[in-house]
Amino acid sequence: MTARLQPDAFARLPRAVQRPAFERSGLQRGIVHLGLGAFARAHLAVFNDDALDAARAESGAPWGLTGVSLRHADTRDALTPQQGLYTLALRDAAGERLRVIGSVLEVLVAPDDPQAVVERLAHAHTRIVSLTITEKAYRDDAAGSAVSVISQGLRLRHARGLPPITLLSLDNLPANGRVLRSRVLAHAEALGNAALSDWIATQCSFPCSMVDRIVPRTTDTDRAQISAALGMQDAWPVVAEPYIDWVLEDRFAAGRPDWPGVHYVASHEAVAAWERLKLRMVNGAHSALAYLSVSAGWATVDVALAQPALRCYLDALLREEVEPTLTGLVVPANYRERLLSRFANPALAHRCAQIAMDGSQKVPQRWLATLRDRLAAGAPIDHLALALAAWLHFLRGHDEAGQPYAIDDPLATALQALHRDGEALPDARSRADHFTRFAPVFGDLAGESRLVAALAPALHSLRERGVAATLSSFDPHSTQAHP
Ligand code: CS2
Repeated sequence: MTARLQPDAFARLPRAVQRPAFERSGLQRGIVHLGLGAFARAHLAVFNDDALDAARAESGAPWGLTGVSLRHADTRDALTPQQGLYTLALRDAAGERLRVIGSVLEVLVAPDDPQAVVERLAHAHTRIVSLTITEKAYRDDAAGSAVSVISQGLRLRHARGLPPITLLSLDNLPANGRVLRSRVLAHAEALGNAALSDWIATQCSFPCSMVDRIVPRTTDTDRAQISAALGMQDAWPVVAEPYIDWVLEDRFAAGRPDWPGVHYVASHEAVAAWERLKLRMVNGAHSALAYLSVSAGWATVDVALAQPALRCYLDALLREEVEPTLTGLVVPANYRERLLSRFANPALAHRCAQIAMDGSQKVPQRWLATLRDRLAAGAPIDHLALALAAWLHFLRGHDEAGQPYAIDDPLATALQALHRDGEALPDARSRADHFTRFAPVFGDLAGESRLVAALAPALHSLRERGVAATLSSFDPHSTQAHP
């Protein structure tokens, strides 16, 4: 067993491995990050290292980072023996670049010691509380949830007369800062302390953000390969694509690091245009690809994209049905082409099943907002309807080879019942109509006649002909006839 990644082992790292150039010891913990998964460790902490490097931060500088895990102890248990250090591996067809990230100074586990987390939020040094907790966690305000931990922390800060702070959502939700603000305020209001609610509403800030970087879940193989390349053991590295976009509303109640490369904008409306671009294009295409591929048995995104009919379908979905709905910003040149080549990255092995998780929480902002705009414009929705049909078809819980898989979704039980009841109906049109009445996802689209009309043939085709044959009917180069 080789030695563990440690600050005093930096000298033994291969020369090509970048490492922190700032002084870690004595940094104040100005940022508390809730949900310290791979995603945050592949963007926030990395930009933070860039800022600390550029500032040649020294002992006492304000922007060290405390990570908080809201559920499991695995991140803390892996990172504590490494004093918070871990490796970022940026991978694409050209190879791999390794960098040791140093700005994570400690990891707390909320279920083990909730009070320690509340105390950290209410510490004089804390200036930013950032979050990557995934879409579904914003609906949860039970004890121990992010929303509840934040409102307790803010209550203690307020009671101590400490300065207000910034609450920064980095999740894939439209208007993420505003959603967070309303959830935290609702929770705080229920505490019945009007002065606290007023302080949160008027003094703390909740900027909106958009982050785009593909970060697959780290595997044991990644850990072994990265440790071998380092010549020392890293129990908790992250793997990501080199590409990154980060747009941030520049409204920080207590300052921020000078994160280089971030696109700072003045208003949440300006972020909204970028969010729309990213959620509808990147995430919309991702989810469409994921549901089709899980059914077809294409395990990773790059393998899926190597199927010409799927690539062609995604290209048409984006070009014909998504791009026309993108208003309020000039779509960057070659955005779609670049996106598809990001998906084709052969070095990530990004699993379609990972993207397929939590569909009920993702579908509305990824597809239905686009769909509503298309319906309002009287424009065709066939490609979007196929994506939706692929999700509903995926709910049957086994692929075309008969391999079962789990439906990993907070509404899994209701979704499986939805699918089962749909299967009992006599024809595709009534199935389509039935599905659109699943209110938590479709809301006002229940029974929408154009949606039902587009969904029915797609559902029918996926069930009777399978994914490949269905896609070929969307491929203008295909020799197969339309269904
Ligand atoms: C993906 C995203 O898992 C998913 O649902 O669509 O995590 C995606 O990789 C990122 O948002 C890319 O920025």
